[in-house]
Amino acid sequence: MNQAVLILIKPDGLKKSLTGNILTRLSETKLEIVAAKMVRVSAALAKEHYKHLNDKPFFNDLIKYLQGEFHDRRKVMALVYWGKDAIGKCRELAGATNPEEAESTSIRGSYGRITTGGVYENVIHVSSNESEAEREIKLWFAPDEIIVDLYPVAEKEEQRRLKGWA
Ligand code: IDP
Ligand code: MG
Repeated sequence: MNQAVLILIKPDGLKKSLTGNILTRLSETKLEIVAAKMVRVSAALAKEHYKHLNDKPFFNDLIKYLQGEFHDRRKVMALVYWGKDAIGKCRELAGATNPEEAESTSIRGSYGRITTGGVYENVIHVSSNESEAEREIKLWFAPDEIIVDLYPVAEKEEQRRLKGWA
């Protein structure tokens, strides 16, 4: 079944010059890249992205981490991959959330760490299921930034001009 998945190369991945390496690893999946851009992450975007974790003790640090406050890199690279079993393939390459538990050859196992402050700096984000992927892709991208039609777009001319999702 074809799926779309949001990938973020987090600020630690950018700071460690892992972009090329991560894209090479992801290319093993034979999935298609259908969107890509650099994003300066606002607090509002980071909080919305991680809203399912807003009751966790590490939430504030997680927001700062995604915004690049710990890495002097106020940006992330956002991509959408598309193809057969995209979520499963990318999550397997990424490895477990906790980089200490991730398989050592996975991206997180190879390059992630747990900071002394307790944040899992795990290099990339990968959507966890189809509904989260849809929510996240609509949060990070406008319809005309994606080269295939993934989700319905509002018909209204005004909405199109504003690049709004339906
Ligand atoms: P995922 O990124 O593997 O989907 P989530 O549970 O959605 O994992 O958590 C989002 C992010 O929050 C993780 O990638 C990691 O950076 C951070 N995180 C998750 N759980 C913990 C924790 O127990 N301690 C510290 N950071 C965590
Ligand atoms: Mg998640």
